[in-house]
Order: sequence, then C-alpha cells, then structure tokens
Amino acid sequence: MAVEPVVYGASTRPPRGDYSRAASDYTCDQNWVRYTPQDHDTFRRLLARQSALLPGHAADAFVRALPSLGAADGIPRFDDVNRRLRAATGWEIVAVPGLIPEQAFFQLLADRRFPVTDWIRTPEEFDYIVEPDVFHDLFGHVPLLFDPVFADYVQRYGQGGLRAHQLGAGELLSRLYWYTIEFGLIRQADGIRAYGAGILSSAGELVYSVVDPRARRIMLDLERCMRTRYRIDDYQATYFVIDSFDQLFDLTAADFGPIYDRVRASEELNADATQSSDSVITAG
Ligand code: HBI
Ligand code: FE
Repeated sequence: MAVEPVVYGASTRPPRGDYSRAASDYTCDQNWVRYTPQDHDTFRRLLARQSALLPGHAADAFVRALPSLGAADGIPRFDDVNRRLRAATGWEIVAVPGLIPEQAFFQLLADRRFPVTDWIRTPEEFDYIVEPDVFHDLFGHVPLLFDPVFADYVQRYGQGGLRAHQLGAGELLSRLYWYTIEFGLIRQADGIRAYGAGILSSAGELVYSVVDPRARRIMLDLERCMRTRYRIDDYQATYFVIDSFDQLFDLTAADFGPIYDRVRASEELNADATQSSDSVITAG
C-alpha cells in the first residue's frame, strides 16, 4: 500500500525518499544491490573522517560497539548487521525511505526495530545534509543499540512516545530524543564524550560539543530538557550531559503524564536560555 510522504520539522521540501515502496509501517527493502560504487565510496569516506575524530571525543561505549557494524568496505547489508544486532540486544534495523510520521516512528522503536534511511547523500552534500541519510542513521544511531542499557532506553522511549502521541505531548518528548539520542553528552572519568548520533555523525560538532569552551553543557534534568526548544540547522546552543546510560533508562521509569503537565505550566525556553538552577559542566 502506497503511503503519503511525511514532511518533517520546518522543512517544506518534499522528503527525498521514494515512499511508494514503503509498507503500511513505512518499512521497505534496503535493495542493497542498487547502491553505486560512488555511494559506497561516499560511505567509506564519511566513515574514515568520523573514525579519525572518535578518540577523545566519542563515548567509550560507542567506540567499543562500532566494529559490530561491519561497515569497513562500504554500506553494509542490513541483514548482516541484524544477525549481529539481534544476537547482542534483540534489536533489528529496518530500511525506511526517510523520515516517517511520529507515531510510526515510535511504534518501530517500541518493537525494537530501528528505522534506517536507505539512501545516502551525494558527494556534494558530504559535509552537511538536512535529513538523516543511511550514514547518519547507521553510523550515528546503530552502534549504541549494541549496548544493552542504551538499547532498553530507546525501546522505553518508543513506548513512551506512543503514550505521548495520545497525550498530544509528542513535541515535548521529541526534545528528550533530541537532547539525548541525537545530541547527548556523557561524563566519563576521562572527561566529556559524545554519545548522540547527530554529534557522532558530524565532523564539526563532534569536536565543538566536547571541547569548545563556547559550547554550553548542563547536567540533564528531564523537565528542563522538555522545556527547551532545539535547533535543527545549527550546532546546539545547549548540550545536556549524563553520567551513565543507567541514568537515562531510570528516567523512563516515571509516569510522564504529570511531568508533561508541569512542563506545559512552565515557560518554554529558547535553545540558548540559561537558568540559575542549571548545573553547568565545564569542558576538559
Ligand atoms: N523518522 N526515519 C525517521 N527517523 C527519525 O529519527 C525520526 C523520524 N520521524 C520523527 C522523528 N524522528 C522525531 O520527530 C522523533 O522525535 C519522533
Ligand atoms: Fe537521528
């Protein structure tokens, strides 16, 4: 059954993917044979550039899991990744034509199925792309799904998202996604490191978010995070820091209903807002 393409965020451009190939849950075949040598070369160049930046900037859990992706020779077959991923944490990745509607997205996560866009950017878009492509999703998001605690957090997020959708709180919960799964930082014994996919898949932001004194880093507080708008087309003004993935998972134990009510009763904050109650973390 053909499905309507979804318009994501503020972008009014029609999404790039071919949604006519998608099933009713928005998944489609990866169709690995259609990737061109240029596609695999772009993936390998992106992988080489980001891999060189991981030491001192990426979370240990990410660095440990990255080899499980098996992506050294180019865009991996999702079936190959899934054999390893299912064995590790019971997750699987599924191909999608691109961004999909919120509820379909939450349902896939709740079912331990992570949607991975099946197309890759053009060489001209090497340094920046608005919509997530296969490199952002596969390199940025999939390695940490091999970490049992983080994998459970993402599923809990999906389950919470289905409820949030019913409560009309999807936007509030999307801020938690944005400031953890996409742009989260973790405090390790040897310093601040990135675990968010949006940071890990970006050359500039991976260094900026971890070491630049201009970046603002505050300890993650759930309600502060849900009150805070985010930027889609620039480095984040504020990064939220955790001490462990257990801390993320434990957040999801609460009933978010009353939290949404308190957040709605509070003033929304701009991405660059500061609050006296913020627990500021200095770099290094
Ligand atoms: N669709 N394929 C895909 N990938 C995402 O990361 C994604 C999405 N749809 C919606 C969405 N993210 C965000 O709005 C989430 O916060 C729900
Ligand atoms: Fe993402």
